[in-house]
Amino acid sequence: MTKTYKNTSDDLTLSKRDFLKGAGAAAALGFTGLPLLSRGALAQTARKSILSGCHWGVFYGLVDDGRAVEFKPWEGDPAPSPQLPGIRDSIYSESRIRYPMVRRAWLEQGPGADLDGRGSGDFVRVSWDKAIELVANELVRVREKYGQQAVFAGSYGWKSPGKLHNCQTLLRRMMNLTGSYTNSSGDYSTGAAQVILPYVSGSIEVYEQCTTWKNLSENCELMVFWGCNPLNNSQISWQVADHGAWPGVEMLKKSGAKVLCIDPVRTETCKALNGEWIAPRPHTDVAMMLGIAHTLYEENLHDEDFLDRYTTGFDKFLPYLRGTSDGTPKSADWAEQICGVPADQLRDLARRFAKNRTMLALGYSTQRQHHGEQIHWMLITLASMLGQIGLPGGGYGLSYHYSSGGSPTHTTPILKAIDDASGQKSEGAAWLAQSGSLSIPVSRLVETLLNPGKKMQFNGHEIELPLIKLAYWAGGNPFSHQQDRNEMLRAWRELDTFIVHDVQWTASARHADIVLPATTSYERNDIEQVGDYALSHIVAMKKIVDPVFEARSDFDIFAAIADKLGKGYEFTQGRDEMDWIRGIYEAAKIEARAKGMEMPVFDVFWDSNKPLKFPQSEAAADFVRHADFRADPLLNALGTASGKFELYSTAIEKYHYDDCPPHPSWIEPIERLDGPTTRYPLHIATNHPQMRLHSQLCGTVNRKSYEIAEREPCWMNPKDAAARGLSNGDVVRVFNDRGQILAGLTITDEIRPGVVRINEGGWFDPVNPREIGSLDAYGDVNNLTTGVATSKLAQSNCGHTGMAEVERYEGNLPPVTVFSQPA
Ligand SMILES: Nc1nc2c(c(=O)[nH]1)N[C@H]1C(S)=C(S)[C@@H](COP(=O)(O)OP(=O)(O)OC[C@H]3O[C@@H](n4cnc5c(=O)[nH]c(N)nc54)[C@H](O)[C@@H]3O)O[C@H]1N2
Ligand SMILES: Nc1nc2c(c(=O)[nH]1)N[C@H]1C(S)=C(S)[C@@H](COP(=O)(O)OP(=O)(O)OC[C@H]3O[C@@H](n4cnc5c(=O)[nH]c(N)nc54)[C@H](O)[C@@H]3O)O[C@H]1N2
Ligand SMILES: [Mo]
Repeated sequence: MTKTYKNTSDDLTLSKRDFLKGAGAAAALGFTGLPLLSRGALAQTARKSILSGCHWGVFYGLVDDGRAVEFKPWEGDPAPSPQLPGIRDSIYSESRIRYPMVRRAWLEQGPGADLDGRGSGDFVRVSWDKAIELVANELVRVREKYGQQAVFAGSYGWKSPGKLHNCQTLLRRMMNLTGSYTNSSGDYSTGAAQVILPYVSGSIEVYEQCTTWKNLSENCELMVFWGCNPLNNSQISWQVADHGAWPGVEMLKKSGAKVLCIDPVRTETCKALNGEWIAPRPHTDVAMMLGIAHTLYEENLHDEDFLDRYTTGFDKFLPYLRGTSDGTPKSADWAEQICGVPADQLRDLARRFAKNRTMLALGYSTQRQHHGEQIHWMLITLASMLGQIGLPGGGYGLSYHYSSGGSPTHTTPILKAIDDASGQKSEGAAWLAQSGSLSIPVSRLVETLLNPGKKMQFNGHEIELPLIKLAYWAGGNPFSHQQDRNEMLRAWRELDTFIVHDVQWTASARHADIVLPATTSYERNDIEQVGDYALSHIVAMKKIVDPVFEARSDFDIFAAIADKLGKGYEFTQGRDEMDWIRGIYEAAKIEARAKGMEMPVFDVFWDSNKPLKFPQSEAAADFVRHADFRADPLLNALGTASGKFELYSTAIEKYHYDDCPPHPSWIEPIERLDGPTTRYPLHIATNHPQMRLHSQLCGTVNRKSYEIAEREPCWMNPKDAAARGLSNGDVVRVFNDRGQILAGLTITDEIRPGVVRINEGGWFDPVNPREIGSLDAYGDVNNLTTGVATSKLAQSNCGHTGMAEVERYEGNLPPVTVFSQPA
């Protein structure tokens, strides 16, 4: 928070003329105020400084003699990510995949051979020609023998940004052109919320823009960060991060608004804002919200006019809230028993929420839990009772922590990415695309492998789980992101073949049969937008260095496979990398012109070594979420059946799901801290890491900044440590019925007693890869989490659900081997 945020002139600006009067592109050039092109090409010194972009922001790659020596933040970045050194290192680190590799048993004995041997590191290096041939032949074999659905290409994950080298789109493009496959739907981030919210507010809502930080700083009196930590999580964007949350938080701080953080961890955001920290038992937030809502109702603090005019179903929710339908009033006293926050404090919160202009900012972790559908619904119900939705500085916001939601949206064209050749338009997010012969909920692959033919309920429909024999991943790490690693290992034995493209020897690559080395985005050219919400610039994602070892871009790999299967031209359309990028830019240029803006010609943009900046309107700077709906609920009706917020859903009622009732409800999760059926004493918070993006960069120098005794850290409160006789720096075994990992202990009072924190994304490093249930030497927390789905509605993951015990590890310490080349 000590940084200053200067305006920068280090970007390329548009033509000053707002409206183009038939002028050609060349004429516009004169207005861009560009440096001379010769300067754009940079003086011929030994060190080159090349502008590029990645999930973590815009940066310069400094290159000496063909080697990237440093990634330096772009001057216009208000809060560069501390992860930059690891990003550079991901090109060269010891865990980089160098050559195409095939598991020896698979190569010598064929698909399905020695399935227990996956992960034991016995790979054979093959030529690219051989690798492409093996992949193409295996696709043909599986499709012919088992049908198209037996190929899973729902490959999920955080790949790299860029409108061309989107490896998941490229995978599906190759699959669609050569046949079909089983796809996946939804995502791990907000899988529960994005399915239920269309019933509640008529949009997936979690990825929508929030009321701006500027508007908050002028109007908000009480800012509530509910499991929401912008100063960690907004380091990254799905596109290229803008980091607008940092100046946003600073504005809020200066405004003097009161800040409340409801979280088992005292977060970076809480500390920076001197927030009041309340730490309920994890997974009990719905009960806590009900207790607050009950108080609002009993004390007549709720806004009846708002409820009448802008919502439906409050009358059907009320009997539940008051307990007339089930005999249990959801009072503050009732809530205290569940969430552990004293009833008086809950009543006080209700009064403060009602008295002040209050913004409820909710993160995503609270829905990555068993029955995770309920929380966003309950939050909107609470916000509706407060009646401040659509008012400046009030209501709710669901992405303040993500890609700098609340950072104002600029007026810009939208870059059109290469498509998956399905002929279907995918509006917006790639993971919402629905091509393929069928689609399973993204976190249900393990369940599918173990239960082919099983009928599953999903969002009001029934799907039959297909038989899958081949899984193909590019740009994701399922051996990190999926819960219950040992259940997954069992399921993976149903696969004949697992193919992975990656840049790093992740646990997924180690458990693959065919491993293909992809380029990092720093070894190829691409184009992207800055800020998922801000959309402030278009940036050339320029190649910093040539590919190392034998790495090839996913585009080239899939083009080669498509070619082998007779569809090479269809895949590339005869265009190379720069042709595609130029085409994407030219299309945006036409769209910009329709919006009254003239972008420079492509070569000028590309050679300028600056990101191209777009303007921001005053209205955008002062955007208030749902203000339009509030102003005119008929004209700007929500996308729900009633056009209003639905606090009771007749659509969900018709599904008759026992685990997702038709109004927001407190339902006991399968396990939680001090829960009625819980068998282990400590809740594990599997937060998103400060110095990684999930598992990305775990294999780099960044690890040195956080590892404890070479293991993933486990935070623990001093009380829990004392009760177990543990000391700082101890190597501990964290275990439950599902699995066991080693971790390095950090004792801190910034975590609630009864909760330990082990971030998601630590690399899985089984001591004996042939044995299911083996001790994990490094600390992949998904050995401990549950693989069950949130409910029949969303069938999403419960990455934050898991209880465990922690003890000092007394045995011989197994070495960590996962960060070097496989044996
Ligand atoms: N317990 C628990 N589990 C969780 C979560 C949690 O909170 N708790 N969070 C969940 C969430 S929200 C998410 S989004 C997922 C994240 O899960 P993933 O997105 O699968 O995790 P990443 O580590 O980002 O994996 C991306 C992989 O893509 C590779 N990659 C990057 N660029 C390229 C490229 O250009 N080509 C190729 N071929 N590969 C590339 C990277 O090296 C990396 O191995 O995890 C989920 N899992
Ligand atoms: N640095 C970094 N930033 C990231 C990512 C990353 O890997 N690294 N991943 C990105 C992705 S893909 C996503 S989806 C988002 C994820 O965004 P989130 O899901 O919101 O992030 P988390 O870190 O899992 O959790 C946010 C906060 O919720 C708290 N919390 C956990 N359980 C509970 C609970 O039961 N109740 C309450 N009240 N609070 C709880 C945690 O302590 C944490 O402070 O982050 C994105 N940003
Ligand atoms: Mo995510």
